[in-house]
Amino acid sequence: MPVATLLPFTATPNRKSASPTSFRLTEKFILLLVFSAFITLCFGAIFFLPDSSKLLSGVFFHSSAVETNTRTAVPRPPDPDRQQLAGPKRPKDSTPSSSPDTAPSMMKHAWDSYRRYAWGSNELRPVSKQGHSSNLFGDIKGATIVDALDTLYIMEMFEEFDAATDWVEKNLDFNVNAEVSVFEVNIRFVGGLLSAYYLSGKEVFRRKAVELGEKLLPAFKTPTGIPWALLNLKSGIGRNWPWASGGSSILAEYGTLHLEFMHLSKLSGNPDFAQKVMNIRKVLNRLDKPQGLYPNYLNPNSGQWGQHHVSVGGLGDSFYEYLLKAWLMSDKTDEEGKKMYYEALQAIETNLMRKSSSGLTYIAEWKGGLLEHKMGHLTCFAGGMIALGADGAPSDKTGHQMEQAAEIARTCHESYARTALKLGPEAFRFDGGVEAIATRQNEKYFILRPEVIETYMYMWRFTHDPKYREWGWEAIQALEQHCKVEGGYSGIRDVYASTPNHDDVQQSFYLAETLKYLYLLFSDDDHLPFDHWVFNTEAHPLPVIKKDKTDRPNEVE
Ligand code: DMJ
Repeated sequence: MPVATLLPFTATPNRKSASPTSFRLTEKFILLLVFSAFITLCFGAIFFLPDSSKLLSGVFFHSSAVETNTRTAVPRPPDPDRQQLAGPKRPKDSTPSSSPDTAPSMMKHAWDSYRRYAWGSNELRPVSKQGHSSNLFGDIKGATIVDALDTLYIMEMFEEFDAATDWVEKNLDFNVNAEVSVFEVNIRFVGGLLSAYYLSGKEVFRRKAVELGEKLLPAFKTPTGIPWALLNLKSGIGRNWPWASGGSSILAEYGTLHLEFMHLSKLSGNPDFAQKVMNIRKVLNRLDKPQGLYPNYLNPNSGQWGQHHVSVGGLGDSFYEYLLKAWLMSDKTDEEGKKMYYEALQAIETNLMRKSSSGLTYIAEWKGGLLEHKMGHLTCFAGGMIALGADGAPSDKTGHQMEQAAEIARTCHESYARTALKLGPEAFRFDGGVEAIATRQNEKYFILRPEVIETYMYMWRFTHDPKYREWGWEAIQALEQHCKVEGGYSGIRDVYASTPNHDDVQQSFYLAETLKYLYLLFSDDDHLPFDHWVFNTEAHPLPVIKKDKTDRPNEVE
């Protein structure tokens, strides 16, 4: 090859020039100038244009780990902030509460207030600064303590965790002559104790969980084995809510025992727990389902459906969640749970999921074939559930389900964004010319519920789209501005009023769920990874029961 072709800046023989040497130098200079201008422009674009960090990460970080972890049709941008995980991009002048410790500092305020004003009561009244008792737990005390145990542990608030453990050892007493909600006691107390055991390895939590589980077993003494909603823990006599259609048990109640009861059998060696919940499946699988849907009401004596009302919100919600999670928690061996979940989801999509005229996806309620175009705050958990299940769906449905999950998250965010206080109402409607807005006074309240933040957390983990952290950050700001009071955090009676009217209750699920999901939203993905842990419906993490593993308590990962 001739040297000239390798040295393009040298003069070619036929170049016309008075002074070949000076011409070569000028040409080199100009080319160099053009080249360096080009390089400067490229780097300028990378560093200074909006979203430049994404571009940079796209150029430099093609990590296969990031890609294989992505299970969605929505491409997950490599995240330049992953090492910091301090939270959403925030203006420089934001308040000190915008540090990575935001959720723990909120937890500290909620916990310290409870400890100071309501220690041992079920919940706190943060405005009047006293204890609050809910009849859901009969005379059992300390719901906030048990519900908060794992959150304290996960946030590394160990002094507080030790105080809570001490209270459980000395004071938690199930020998009460009172009627409790089997569902509420299971998800909060049994679930809370199981998580505390698996996280800390402390025997007292295992013992108390099994003791309480045994006290709940008489609820299953019905002709079908479908448990009663209410149970007197001393007499073992059960009954159903007087308002439930035809004396029925409620789908979201009897259908939300499975995860805890499977663990109770594993930890106690007593197969009864598992048998009871597997029998519920048998009863359900024998029944015809209208349009493939599960009505909210089922009579435990006759084994027949009550009214044909269907909801993915109140009365139905966590039944669907537990079908999916039973499969995940079984290390994907529970094929029956898997089949029931994906078939139910298909029926929900066909019969209940709709799009508003401006394009917001929502899940309506179904009453004997007629749709009520209303979506509850409770229903907003479905975005997270659908995202969690998308990977296990037939491969041609995974992308579609991720899109549905993202759409539901967007709708639920809109329900917050369209209020004065930027906190979502209990239920919002898509009729009478409104979209994602509560129209009835008795649906305008916010009681510190977690479902919308829960969905942001799942969506963040699966997509790493920064908008989910931004939305979580909006919720934090609203909670701090409108719900925080000197004595804790309070619910609000009307989220459309410009100033908050507090309901004076700090719900135990605020500490168990809302603050935990906020914390996880801003944590690394390997903190309580989904392939090792499944969250019960009260956000208590339970370990996946690995096919080949021993029964040792788990480490927090
Ligand atoms: C929690 O107790 C549980 O999430 C339950 O499944 C329904 N909702 C409340 C909180 O909103």
